[in-house]
Amino acid sequence: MLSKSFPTLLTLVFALSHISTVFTFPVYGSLAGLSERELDAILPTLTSTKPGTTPGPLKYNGTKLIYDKDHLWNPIKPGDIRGPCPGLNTLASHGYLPRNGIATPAQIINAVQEGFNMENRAARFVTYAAFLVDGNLVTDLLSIGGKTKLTGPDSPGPASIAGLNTHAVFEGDASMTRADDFFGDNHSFNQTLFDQFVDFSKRFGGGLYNFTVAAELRHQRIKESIATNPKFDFTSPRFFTAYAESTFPVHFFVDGRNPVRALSMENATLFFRDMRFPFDFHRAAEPIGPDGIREVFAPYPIKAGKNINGINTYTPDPTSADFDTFCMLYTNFVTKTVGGLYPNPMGILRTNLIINLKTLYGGLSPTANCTELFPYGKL
Ligand code: HEM
Ligand SMILES: *[C@@H]1O[C@H](CO)[C@@H](O)[C@H](O)[C@H]1NC(C)=O
Ligand SMILES: *[C@@H]1O[C@H](CO)[C@@H](O)[C@H](O)[C@H]1NC(C)=O
Ligand SMILES: *[C@@H]1O[C@H](CO)[C@@H](O)[C@H](O)[C@H]1NC(C)=O
Ligand SMILES: *[C@@H]1O[C@H](CO)[C@@H](O)[C@H](O)[C@H]1NC(C)=O
Ligand SMILES: *[C@@H]1O[C@H](CO)[C@@H](O)[C@H](O)[C@H]1NC(C)=O
Ligand SMILES: CC(=O)N[C@H]1CO[C@H](CO)[C@@H](O)[C@@H]1O
Repeated sequence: MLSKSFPTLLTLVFALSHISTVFTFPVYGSLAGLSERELDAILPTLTSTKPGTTPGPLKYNGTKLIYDKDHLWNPIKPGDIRGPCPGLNTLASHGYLPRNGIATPAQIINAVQEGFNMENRAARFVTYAAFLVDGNLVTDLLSIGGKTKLTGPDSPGPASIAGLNTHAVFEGDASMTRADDFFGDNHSFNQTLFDQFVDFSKRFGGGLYNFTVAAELRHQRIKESIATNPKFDFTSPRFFTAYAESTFPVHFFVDGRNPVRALSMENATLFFRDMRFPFDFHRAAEPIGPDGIREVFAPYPIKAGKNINGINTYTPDPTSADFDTFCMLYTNFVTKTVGGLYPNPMGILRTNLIINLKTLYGGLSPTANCTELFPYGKL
């Protein structure tokens, strides 16, 4: 059915008829990068939703039991979506997120706050950054991974429905337990890489993953990508998310009652491989945001950059934001990343872009004092 004649078929189906059983664009499919013709065909089939209100901070923000009787672990069922983020995967497998892996940004923010005590601003920024590039801005839905594959020239390609698996806009290279996109599967748990995570935790953390291990392993994964991945890209936003994610296992996977901020390998295996809370898991004792990132960065500072001409050609990219130019993270993201994906949005798409970009800006710390951008105007 999804043969080479697919684009013509798609246009025809949507333009002429109600035979939507032939092909339905997934409600969570990203509209990013689609041509106007494709958007014209797809938008009328989607029920548009105004972005919901963005959740505020938790009322009770201390530690509490998270693996409770209302949030039992279920193995994934056929059709359920899981992706590159062990945090979101685990939340979905315990029902803090819809178990099928398709969620609104508000559900994601609620879940990461409730289940892990991620701080409100950080949750907002990360969620909306991911949602803007990988989610469906008309239906207000995002998939936490990928599922179906559609192919065909000029068709809504795999990226449209890859959700958080989509490479290079949010998902990126040099992950701790996932291989680089260049090597094919860029989002599944990779046992070889996890073995290295365990090995580094033994060598540098006495068997536990702490910030010392985080810095060593981050450096190791960057070295590996430089030496083996000709397409290695470590520019913003990946530059930031890579360091942030290196801190997450310490912040969020360690029990909130444990004064030692270090993760055991048994518990790491549960989160990373099995997408499962340890029994009796209690979330972090207070809301945690972008803490510890510089601690992971400082031992091996590197400039944001990429392999420009095959392996071992890592070259700094002065147009990429880094830790010295924090507002550029936001500016780059809005103008280059989002702007590139949505050059000329119209109607509800434009309206929702404006609303969601405002929410994203609200996730920035006021002390950073970044200038708000309005590439699509104001409402
Ligand atoms: C707030 C919404 C969140 C979104 C949208 C999100 C999304 C993602 C994505 C797309 C990746 C893949 C990046 C890559 O490695 O290429 C990732 C990685 C990761 N996420 Fe999340 N995440 C969120 C919150 C969390 C939370 C709360 C935790 C911890 C409880 C977490 C833990 C991690 C870890 C540890 C990785 C790195 C995996 C690795 O390098 O092997 N994330 N996340
Ligand atoms: C946690 O809640 C307490 C009590 O409401 C509040 O004073 C504190 O600011 C909150 N912490 C954060 C980081 O939101
Ligand atoms: C896991 O990652 C390693 C190192 O990047 C890679 O060589 C291997 O092919 C990956 N394995 C799978 C099953 O993807
Ligand atoms: C991590 O653990 C190792 C081994 O116990 C220890 O030497 C190191 O100081 C720890 N690092 C941090 C940041 O706690
Ligand atoms: C594993 O997680 C459980 C539940 O959060 C915790 O009680 C236990 O101390 C952790 N194990 C280790 C060895 O850290
Ligand atoms: C924030 O930036 C604006 C414009 O760049 C500047 O006028 C203002 O003084 C800055 N505020 C703070 C608190 O730094
Ligand atoms: C862009 C993208 O999603 N890249 C790849 C990530 O991994 C999956 C599964 O192997 C591939 O299908 C994608 O092409």
